Amino acid sequence: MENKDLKQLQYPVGGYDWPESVSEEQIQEWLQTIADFPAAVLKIVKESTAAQREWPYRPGGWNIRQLVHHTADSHLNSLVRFKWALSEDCPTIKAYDQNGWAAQSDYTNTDLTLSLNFLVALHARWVDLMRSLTDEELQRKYKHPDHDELRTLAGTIGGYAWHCRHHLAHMQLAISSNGDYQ
Ligand code: NI
Repeated sequence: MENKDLKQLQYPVGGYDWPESVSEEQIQEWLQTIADFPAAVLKIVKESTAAQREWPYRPGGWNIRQLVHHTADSHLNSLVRFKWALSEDCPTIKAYDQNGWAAQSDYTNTDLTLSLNFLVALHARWVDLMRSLTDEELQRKYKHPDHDELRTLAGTIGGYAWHCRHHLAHMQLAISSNGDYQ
């Protein structure tokens, strides 16, 4: 597979550019994407077979089962980062090794239904919190240890709306791959 084709599979909705400023309308649109994510994932899981959920979305990529567990873990970390940024003055958040997390046994052994239920509850709480933020709170910042620039919560909401679209597109690619990348 050519590099540009691999990149197209890896970044089906493109990347995320951190915005200079964010409108209220944009925040609402992003929050809707995040709020809709668990139902969209549930639909994909419900409409796929157990065999299809083992199909990677690209050569060497994650399959649907791994993507569900990954988004649950990633968004759990995000909720914690929001809580930190809202309760401490520009905290340095903790990064995590997403491939290391994916290599643990729960990604293979834990019933997918548990992570789906977890995503539903997690997103309900997370979106509830994000929807409640004042303009001032949306401008609160934190430091990601791997990046020099401080990040705002407003821009972070966009980052996670992108993350939802990014991995939903992967799940759709996995189904349409017909298992070609196994
Ligand atoms: Ni991800």
